[in-house]
Amino acid sequence: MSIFQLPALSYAYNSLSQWIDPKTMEIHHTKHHQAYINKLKATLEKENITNYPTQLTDFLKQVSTYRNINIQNNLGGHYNHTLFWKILSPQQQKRPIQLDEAIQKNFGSYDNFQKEFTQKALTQFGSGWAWLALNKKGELFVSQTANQDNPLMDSMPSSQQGTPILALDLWEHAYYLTYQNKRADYIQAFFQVINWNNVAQNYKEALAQC
Ligand code: MN3
Repeated sequence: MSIFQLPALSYAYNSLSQWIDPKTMEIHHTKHHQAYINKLKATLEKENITNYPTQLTDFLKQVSTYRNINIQNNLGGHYNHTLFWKILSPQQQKRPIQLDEAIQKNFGSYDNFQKEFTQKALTQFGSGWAWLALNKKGELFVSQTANQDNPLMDSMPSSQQGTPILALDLWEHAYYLTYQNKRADYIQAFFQVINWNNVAQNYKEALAQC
């Protein structure tokens, strides 16, 4: 399959309305995400780059070798949103036991994790993302990145490199219609719509590669 596919959502735009309004979801998916894909494709064509990896994750791990900010921004935008849609769910979910134990082991408790993640999300200045990711040593960590950067990129400091398993979009386009300037409320409500089964699956797959 081509890497230039907009992934379909497994839920309706109006199904997360306890967290975010349907209009935001629709514009975010069909306009913003699609635009990252279109610009990535256009940049690769313009630069005559044809031998790029066919997996987004492999591409991101060598993104610095292309020395092109448009590739970095739009490849990141495509991957980040693809992950983001996947870790949302209209149904409240319990955390699977293996993931819950890993969170407790790495953060002391789920509440501590939630506090640390919230702090990263609140203090990211301007546009960016908050992450829960797994490093090469098999440890979970939380981080923040600017713009569309993410922990897979080889341009990140090594202490912040890893495989993301949970992501939160902190761009105003993700929340402004519902929350305006109240990013803290957007972050707090996010914890009600996390697809923990898919996060646990991401964790298992990341752990298998350690
Ligand atoms: Mn976005």
